[in-house]
Formats: sequence, structure tokens, C-alpha cells
Amino acid sequence: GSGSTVTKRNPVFSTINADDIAQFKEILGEKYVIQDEERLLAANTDWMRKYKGSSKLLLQPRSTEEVSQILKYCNSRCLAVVPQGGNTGLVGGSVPVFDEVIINMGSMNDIISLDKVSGVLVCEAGCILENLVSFLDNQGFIMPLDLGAKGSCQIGGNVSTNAGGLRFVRYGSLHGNVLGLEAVLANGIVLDMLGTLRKDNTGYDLKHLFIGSEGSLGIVTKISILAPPKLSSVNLAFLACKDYVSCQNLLLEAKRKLGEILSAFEFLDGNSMDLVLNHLEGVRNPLSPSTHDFYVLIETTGSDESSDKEKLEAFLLRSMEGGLISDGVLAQDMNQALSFWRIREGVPEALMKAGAVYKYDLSLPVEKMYDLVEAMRIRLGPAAEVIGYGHLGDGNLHLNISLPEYNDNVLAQIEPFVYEWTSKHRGSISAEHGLGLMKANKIHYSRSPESVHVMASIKKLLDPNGILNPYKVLPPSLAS
Ligand code: FAD
Ligand code: 2HG
Ligand code: ZN
Repeated sequence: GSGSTVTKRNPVFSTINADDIAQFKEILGEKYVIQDEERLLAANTDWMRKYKGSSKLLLQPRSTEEVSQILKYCNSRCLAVVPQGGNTGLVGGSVPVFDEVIINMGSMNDIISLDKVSGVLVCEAGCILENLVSFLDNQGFIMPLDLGAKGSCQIGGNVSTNAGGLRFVRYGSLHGNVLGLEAVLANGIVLDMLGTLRKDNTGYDLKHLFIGSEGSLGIVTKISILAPPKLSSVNLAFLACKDYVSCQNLLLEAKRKLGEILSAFEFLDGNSMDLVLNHLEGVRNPLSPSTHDFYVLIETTGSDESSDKEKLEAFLLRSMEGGLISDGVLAQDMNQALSFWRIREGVPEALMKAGAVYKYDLSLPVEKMYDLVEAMRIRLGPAAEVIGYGHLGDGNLHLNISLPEYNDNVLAQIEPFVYEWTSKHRGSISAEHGLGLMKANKIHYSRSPESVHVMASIKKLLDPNGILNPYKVLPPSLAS
């Protein structure tokens, strides 16, 4: 009872019966129609173990044609479905709320092609991000996105959530990097939008509807994505700042002085660092024994080893002299760089180990961002640990509130305060994780009634029976 916000199953949806199972076995083959309790328990539970569904059926299609047949059948029977990728989503979007059929994309994991001239990679939606990273690395390319969940999340899940991550500051959104998609609509129709062109203004660009719509408009089956060339020189600095305003000023300086080579600018506060040190094995503070209130990671990626390094070193020296940085260390090799990243990428895992967590993924004006963390600390007092970290270079704060157990009194102190505060500062209540189940009813804090109305019309047009990921993204009252 820690995460769910919906209490009633929509009665328009059918429940699965023996005929349905037989039909799915006909379409997929016995082996790919899964009713095994252990598999279902895992697929019903989200990464945070906060949202739990009670689905009795998981389907594992191996081709677009199979996805199409499954959806066509589910639509005709009014059976609700949840598309599921790596199940690393953080807003309760990837698991059923009640007994929705889980459509797991993990078996659609073929890499279809890489054009080494254009850098366009075409692959199936179930490819795990890290596998694409390794494949491209061998060919001299990189993925335009990187995130802590890379070992489990799938490119289809990334596209469906419009995931941001650690390289966004350099390569931008998937709305720019995804060149084409194939998606299956609720009625089984396959939309071939799998272009590989950089420029293509022929009418409405429909693929964008599927980027970030969290499985509510269709199932993404194939993706073409622009992979940047791998550059020879990557450097990573782990820095300490005495206060938040120094982090902010360091960002402005980094954009001006490292602009063309800057590839990541991440921050975490001292409380986030403590949490990581207390809960993750084998992690140490590279700046210890000193402790600091703020830490910043700056990564540069460029093509000239000596001049890139010189540029970064000069920048760090100047920032140190100017008092923007109070301490810092430059990774000397790949292993040390990985150990720095482990600290930043390990925060969500450390939070999980610490107990219960309330997560807020906010876009805010950089100069206001940390005020919210401080306001929250004052509001909650010693009842909870409030930490702030995230993608400072993108104006994206991850505000997390950690406590031993879920507590409705604490929650009532956090919400709606956090949403109202964000809305007042014209921020977004979902910078990169999506709305999922957690925030389906909160969309109005960041979108006008007119916009939400158009979204609901699009949903109705593409999925008139509302079978695709019900109770998620839009307020249920509008979506069905
Ligand atoms: P899932 O969790 O399985 O699904 C997410 C949503 O997409 C669900 O609504 C699901 O129904 C839908 N979906 C999945 N596959 C498809 C498909 N093929 N077609 C249609 N709909 C589909 N997010 C960020 O943006 N930036 C980060 O830096 C970041 N870091 C993370 C670090 C950790 C440790 C964790 C656990 C999560 C992180 N996330 C981050 C959140 C998460 O959004 C991403 O991990 C990822 O994009 C989700 O991919 P997935 O394959 O696990 O999708
Ligand atoms: C990250 O940037 C992820 O590490 C997770 O987006 C954020 O745990 C969070 O709040
Ligand atoms: Zn993030």
C-alpha cells in the first residue's frame, strides 16, 4: 500500500479465461505464454518494490507480427495490457495496477543494422542499452544516451519514457536522436515510421507521439537512432563545492569555457554522498578524508587528447583559484573514472537499501533548484533524510526523501507542497522519468487543461478502448 494511487479496477476490462490463454499459445507458442508464479511476481513488482500488480499472464512476443496479433486480440476482447521493457521505470508505469496482461519485450533484441557512414543504428525495442553500447563501441560509435540502469533498461523503454540521463547536456533529447520508429497500435495496426533520415518534414511527425508516451499509445517494436562517433579523449573530474551557488556558477563557467567538449555536468549534495558511502559496498569518497556539502562531476569528450586535457586542467585551476571549487581530482584511468561514476549512478540503489523513498524528478530554474531541497528539510525536520542530486547541466533535480518506512503523515507534508512549489516556479513535475501511475493525477501541475484535453483526444483516437497501460500518464477520468 505504499505506491498505488488507484483503488478501483476499471470494470470495462475483461478478465483472462482459458480461451484467451489458448489463443495466445496459438499466436506465440506455449513457451512464450508465461503463467509461472515466480516470473509473474517479479514482473508484477517495480524496481523500487513500491508498486505491485496482480497480473496472471506474461506474454513474450518475438516479432512485430506477434505483437500485432496479441494487441489485435486483446483489443477485440477488451483485455488491458502493460508493455514492459527492463522494468527499471521509477514512476510505477511498467507494472500492472490490477490484472493487466504484461507484454514483455525482452525477446525482441536483435540489432538490425548500423550504417557506418551516417551512424544510424536500427534495432528491436527489447535490446538492452548496455548491449547496444558495447556493440557500437566495437564499431567506433557511442549511444547518445547513458544512464545508471543501462545494464537492464531497454532501448524501447528508454524511448517510451524519453529517458534523459547523463549525456543529455551534450547530445540532447531522444526527440532529436531517434530518427524513426516502428510501433503497433492498440488495434494491431503496425505503423512503419522507421525512417533513417536526419531531415524529413513530410507532414506531422508521428513518431514523436510515441517518444515519452510510456506505452499508452502503442508498443514500440523497432527504433532507428543516431549514434555519435566515439571520440578519443574522455576526461572526468570529481569536484567539491562549498555551496550550491558555487555549483551553479561552475556550470555557467563550464558552458563558456568547456562548451564544445563538455559531455556531462552532474551534482550531488553531501547527504547523497553519505548515503552512498553508508549503503554501497566498496565505494569511497575520492576526496576523503575531507567532506563537502556539494560534489560535481564534469566529463569532457573531445578529439584531441592533449589539448582537451590542457583545457580542462586550466579550467579547473582557474575555478580553484576563483573559489568556485574547493577540492577536486581528475580520473587517472578508466577504472578511476568508473569509480567516480559509481558514486553518482549509485544514488538510486543506495536509496533503495536505506529503506522507503519518495522520489521527485523535477525540472526547475537552476538558480531556484536547491531552495526546494532546503525548504523540504525544514518542513520535514528529523523525520526524514532529504537529498538533492541530479543533472544540473539540464536543470533537472532529483529530490529524494528517504525514511525507514513509508509514512502517510510524512507524505502529507511532502505532497502537494512539492508539486505546488514546482508549478509556482514554472517547472516540470516530470523532467525525465514520466508520469506513470505515480503522477497520472498530477499532470495539471505542469500542463494546461487545454493541453491535457488534446492529449486525452489523441489517446482516444489511437486507443479507443483504453487497453494500453490503463491508469497511467493521464488522469483515469479522462483516459477511459
Ligand atoms: P520499463 O521500466 O519497463 O518501462 C517504462 C515505461 O515504458 C512503462 O510505462 C512501460 O509501459 C513503457 N514501455 C517499455 N517498453 C516499451 C515498449 N517497447 N513500447 C511501449 N512502451 C514501453 N531515467 C532517466 O530518464 N534518466 C536517468 O538517468 C535514469 N537513471 C536511472 C537509474 C536507475 C538505477 C534506475 C533504476 C532508473 C533510472 N531511470 C532513469 C528511469 C527509467 O525511466 C529508465 O531506466 C528507462 O528509460 C526505463 O527503461 P525500461 O526498459 O526499464 O522500461
Ligand atoms: C538518476 O539520474 C536517475 O540517477 C534516478 O534518474 C533518479 O533516483 C532518482 O531520483
Ligand atoms: Zn536522472
